[in-house]
Amino acid sequence: MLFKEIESMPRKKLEELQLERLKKIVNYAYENVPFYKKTFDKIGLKPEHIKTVKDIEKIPFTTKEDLRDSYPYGMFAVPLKKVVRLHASSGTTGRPTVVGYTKRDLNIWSELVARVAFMAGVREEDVAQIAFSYGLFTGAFGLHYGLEKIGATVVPISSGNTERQITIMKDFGSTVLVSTPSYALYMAEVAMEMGVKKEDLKLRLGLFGAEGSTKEMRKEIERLFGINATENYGLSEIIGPGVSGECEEKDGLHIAEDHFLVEVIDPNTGKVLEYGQKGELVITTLTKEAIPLLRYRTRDITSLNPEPCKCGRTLVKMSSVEGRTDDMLIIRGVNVYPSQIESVLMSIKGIGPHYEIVVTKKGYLDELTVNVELADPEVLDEYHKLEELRNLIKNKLRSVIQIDANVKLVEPKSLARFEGKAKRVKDLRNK
Ligand code: DLL
Repeated sequence: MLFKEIESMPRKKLEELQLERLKKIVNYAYENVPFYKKTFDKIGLKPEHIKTVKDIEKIPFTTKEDLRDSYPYGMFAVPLKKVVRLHASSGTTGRPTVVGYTKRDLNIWSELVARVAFMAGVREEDVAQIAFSYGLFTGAFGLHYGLEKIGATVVPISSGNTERQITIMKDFGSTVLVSTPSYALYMAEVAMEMGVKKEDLKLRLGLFGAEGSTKEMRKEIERLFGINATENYGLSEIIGPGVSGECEEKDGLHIAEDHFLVEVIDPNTGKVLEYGQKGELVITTLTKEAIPLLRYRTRDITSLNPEPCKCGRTLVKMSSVEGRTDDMLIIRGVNVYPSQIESVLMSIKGIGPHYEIVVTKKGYLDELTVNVELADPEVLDEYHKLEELRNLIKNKLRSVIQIDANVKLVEPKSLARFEGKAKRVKDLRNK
């Protein structure tokens, strides 16, 4: 453990620390962010009303819309001269959200990423190739400083130019790959095309994050590269990567609870759920200076596991994010997460890990089409085999998502590949 005292702190002590920090941050947010003063005053809430951790439930949620409405700097608790770095979320819909960091925030951030990377198994001897895009996205810079803090040798190659990635990976002897899972998958394919075998590489560990991936998908990446694939999680609004990550047990992602207070709520009612129940993750930053956020709704669906971990860490674990409340598809009234479809596809032999989900409307009826790449192009010429495979996929999908999907088997390498976060879902119903 990199920070043993914190990571294996007795729960009682950790909760005391959280309460002390919570009181401080609530007061700080109230005094320095007009948005919070207004929110509190509107319901007659005063910072001193927060006397226990449970009292946090008195505080209204903060949402992505609140951040967007205050674009660009409205949620900052410090003057811009104290802010030494800006990042922004991708902003695929509407305005991006801008996040700032003070010097202290940056120090904490790199410490947290170092913690996550160490927990996954990165050591000083490692050569870490960062194939996230450097820029406003928090992924690359976040991992960069965290890995340097451990003392690993960082290769800041950024994303894209995939053949060059593979050449560098081979020539520099990269042992750790940092990327989205979908980019890792693509890289493995390009390596194969270039005739570079896993034995030609020194790669042993993957730090994957920034998007969801099923266990099955990570297993496939492990097989292709011959590595140990680990997962880490975070979001720009809260800090970036470093919020949580897997330890060697790979049975959930330990949350840095000394800096983030987490709750899981029912996304429809806002009710706080028990440990183990699945719902939306809500995070309160306990130490952020530039943008303190109270009860921020992440839209990510997960559950919390407080059981002591075999690794010795006492920090609560969150399960892998199953999906986002805003990428859940409602098809003919049934809730479907793309990850459910991915799990089904990955369990079937003969198809590759590349797929696309398309939702359309025929009259009043929603239609779900799943395009899947065949692993072997020969099958395309054999009608029986093709039909058999298509039916197998259809039936398995029906048993899991409870609706009928059109399944189209397409040629290998005909679907899009991704260098950053994958976009595998096309919902064309409102177009
Ligand atoms: O993706 C931060 C990050 C970078 C995390 C690199 C890990 C590694 P944003 O661009 O703001 O920040 O996107 C945040 O990405 O709310 C999740 O929906 C999703 N996400 C991030 N990590 C995971 C993960 C970065 N391990 C949003 N599993 C989050 C599933 C993830 N989803």
